[in-house]
Amino acid sequence: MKARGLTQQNLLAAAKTYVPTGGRDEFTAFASGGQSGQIIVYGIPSMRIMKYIGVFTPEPWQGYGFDEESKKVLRQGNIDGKEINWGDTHHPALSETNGDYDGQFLFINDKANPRLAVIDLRDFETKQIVVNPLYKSEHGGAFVTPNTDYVIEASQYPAPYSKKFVPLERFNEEYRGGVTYWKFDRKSGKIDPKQSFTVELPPYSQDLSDAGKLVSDGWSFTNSFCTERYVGGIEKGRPPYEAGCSAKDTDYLHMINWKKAAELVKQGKAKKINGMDVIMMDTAVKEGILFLIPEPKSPHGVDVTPDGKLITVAGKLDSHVSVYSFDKIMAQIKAGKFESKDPYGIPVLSMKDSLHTQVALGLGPLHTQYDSKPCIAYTSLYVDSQVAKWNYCEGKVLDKLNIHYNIGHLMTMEGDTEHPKGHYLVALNKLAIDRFIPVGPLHPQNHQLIDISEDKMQLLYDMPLPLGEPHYVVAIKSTTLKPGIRYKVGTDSRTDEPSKGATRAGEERVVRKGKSVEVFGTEIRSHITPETIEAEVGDEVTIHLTNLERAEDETHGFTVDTYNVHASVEPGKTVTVKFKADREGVFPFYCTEFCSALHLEMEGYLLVKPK
Ligand code: CUK
Ligand code: CUA
Repeated sequence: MKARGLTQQNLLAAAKTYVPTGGRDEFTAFASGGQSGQIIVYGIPSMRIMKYIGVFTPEPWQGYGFDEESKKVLRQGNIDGKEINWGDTHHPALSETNGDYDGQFLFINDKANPRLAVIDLRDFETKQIVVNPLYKSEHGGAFVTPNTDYVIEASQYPAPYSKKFVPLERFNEEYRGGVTYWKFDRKSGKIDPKQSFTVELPPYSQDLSDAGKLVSDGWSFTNSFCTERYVGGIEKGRPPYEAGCSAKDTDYLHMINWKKAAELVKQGKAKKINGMDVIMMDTAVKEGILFLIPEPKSPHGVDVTPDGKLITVAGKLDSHVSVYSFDKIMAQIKAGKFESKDPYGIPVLSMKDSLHTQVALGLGPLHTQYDSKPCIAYTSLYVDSQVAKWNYCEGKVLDKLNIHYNIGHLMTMEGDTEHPKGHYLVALNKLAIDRFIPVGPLHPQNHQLIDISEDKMQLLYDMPLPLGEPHYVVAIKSTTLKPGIRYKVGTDSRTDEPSKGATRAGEERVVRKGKSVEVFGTEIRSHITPETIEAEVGDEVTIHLTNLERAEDETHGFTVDTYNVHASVEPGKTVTVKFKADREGVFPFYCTEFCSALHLEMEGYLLVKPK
């Protein structure tokens, strides 16, 4: 302690986060990779990074975007034929069974390009990307319903559903928001766009969402900002957006009965737009599935309590968190009691009659998560750079902790499920300023681990996160995850089907047909078969490789000099790389994983002859 200048408190914190060599972390966290478009997996409490998962951006370590199977997934994210090679990932969501994490699937949204991705937690690989055909941006995904029947995705900046030019003068009439309910089929592990639907919404900027649970199951909640429907234009002499979007005192919490909405779609009450079923606003109002409730200005999170009875909303421009009562809301709906209608005819309920309580927490409240102890919540205070611990049943503040700096989301262990696990909280901070070794003007962001097991919160650890802004992270008990060790030999891991390129030992071959050279190869310590591949300039070369290993973690890699291909071939997997032999020459290929003492000898040549 003396030699390193540590305090007793430092040592206790270290003891709480230390995981001895070979030890396992109690929780596994999945963090949004922000502008990297990826997901980062780390352990809690050690905060050791375990993996990056390639989602919207090519990721060479896993061959993601450099082999044919993964390219097919990545290219599902093309928008109207345009190749997009990045994403702005915000909110990961774990699949749930009866309101609790089941460890099977993970979803994440892309705010910049309105997309959702599905990751299978058997192998931590991205299996599907769906593009929202109506939106131009989105921020209200991914959130799941309690049995993962639907993955919720709300739009952000209003835009016309059509792909056509519509002048800003037609903003109120033709620009729209919405909430999309993507149907998830657990058996296939895929979203089924044909069974998915959208509820059309006014051009308010819809924001974060959450699904109801238990008593509030069947409903979903979506925040909004700029319900002024303000359109900026400094160049036209109008005040900027941040002024025009702050004119009113409140925005709207949107409430949608998604269970009833799904039935309306089945009854043919939706309209097909760009191939998607859309319940138009007038239908939603007529059928009584859509309501608005005023909420404090410019909110971020809307978070349903574990018992499903209360809904916490925090508006950045109000120092209070507002706790809405689902019962009080339903009482108004049942009585048909509305305060007013918005310009689109949507009933607006009374805010006062919907509130359970409001608690003054501090400046810039954003997001709330729940504890394993009843009535305890934690809310991030962006402006104050603090976490507030408070009691939402009694409406009182219990403790505050300084964090570093400018906290966005925070997360407790399984804290958005019906059974939060308590123990730790992670604060996701936008700025690190002076917390780490300076690495240039762009600093890493800071995930701070906080012990919440006692009355007073205790800061344990700073983890710099070097892969983009950490918007949100979810953590699951590690033992709930049951990832596989190897694939059935010859599996295309992106479809989980047998690969057409699967090859057994002794059946390796090169098949030539006109301009096509197709290689059925294998990898096993310590050789690639075949070891030479001959082609002519202009040939289309396809190389399938099957890893024949049975041993755990015996991954092989594969690349060919200058052809911009790379495969990561885990035990049992079959991977395909494809390229045009566009120039003559000698091109060594090799295994890119140090897999054995004779790894360097895992090599061969692609020989491209002139025509
Ligand atoms: S947002 Cu980033 S801090 Cu995308 Cu959830 Cu609130
Ligand atoms: Cu296989 Cu190195």
